Amino acid sequence: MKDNESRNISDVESGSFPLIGIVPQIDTKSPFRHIRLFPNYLQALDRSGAAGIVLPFTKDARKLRMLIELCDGFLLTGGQDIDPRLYGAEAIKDADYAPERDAFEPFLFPMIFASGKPVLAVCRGMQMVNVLNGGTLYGDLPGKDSPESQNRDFVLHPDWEHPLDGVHEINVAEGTLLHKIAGTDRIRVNSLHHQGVDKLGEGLTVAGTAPDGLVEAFDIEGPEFGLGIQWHPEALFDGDELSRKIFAAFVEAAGKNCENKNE
Ligand SMILES: [Mn+2]
Repeated sequence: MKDNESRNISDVESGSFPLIGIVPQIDTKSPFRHIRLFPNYLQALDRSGAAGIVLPFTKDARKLRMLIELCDGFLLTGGQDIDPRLYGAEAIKDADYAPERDAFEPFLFPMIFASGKPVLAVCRGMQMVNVLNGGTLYGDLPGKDSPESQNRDFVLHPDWEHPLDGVHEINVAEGTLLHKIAGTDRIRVNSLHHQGVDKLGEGLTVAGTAPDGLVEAFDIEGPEFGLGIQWHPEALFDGDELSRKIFAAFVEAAGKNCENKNE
């Protein structure tokens, strides 16, 4: 047997790669309340050199602490709108909220942040970080048939018809983590969100704004790597260099934990 064929399990373990804990998404349309996950989150992590595992819905802090200890970074996923009652506003009639996530994430996220490990917060994930830091959201951003859409400076944020297109620009603030990753002042992104940051939470620094002034990205104070983004780099991964750079930077930061763990 050649040397490289005689690897045992401890060799495999020492050939380390970052393990990323992914916040589960839920299918609110399913009568069984299926956990669902857009596969491109897993694929983007896989192709960036990490492995993603989906965290379980549980209120057992011991289990979550053990899993958080095991993981090297955390991906806070997108999904349904956040129930505005979480930030002191009124729920919108007939909205599709995900009560499982609205209950679980305020329990889970502080535990994740207490670990100090890298966090990439996408769309709903970013909005929840804002809410849990004392911020508020616009609960119902105007759509394409709204009266606001007639304004000259209108930006359509819930642009479901163009999920894979760079539909609006973002001004990237110098000195931020996002600027360091992007290496430029202007980027173009997709826009699949129906809520957005209104009042900014504590410990967050605006890193990107849309032409209408809406916050599209922030740096999160605390973790070694903390980035919240309102758009979906996992969906754009194949055709967009910036998306690959974001995942590469996140996985690289998580990899530093991983190296430490194996020393
Ligand atoms: Mn947008």
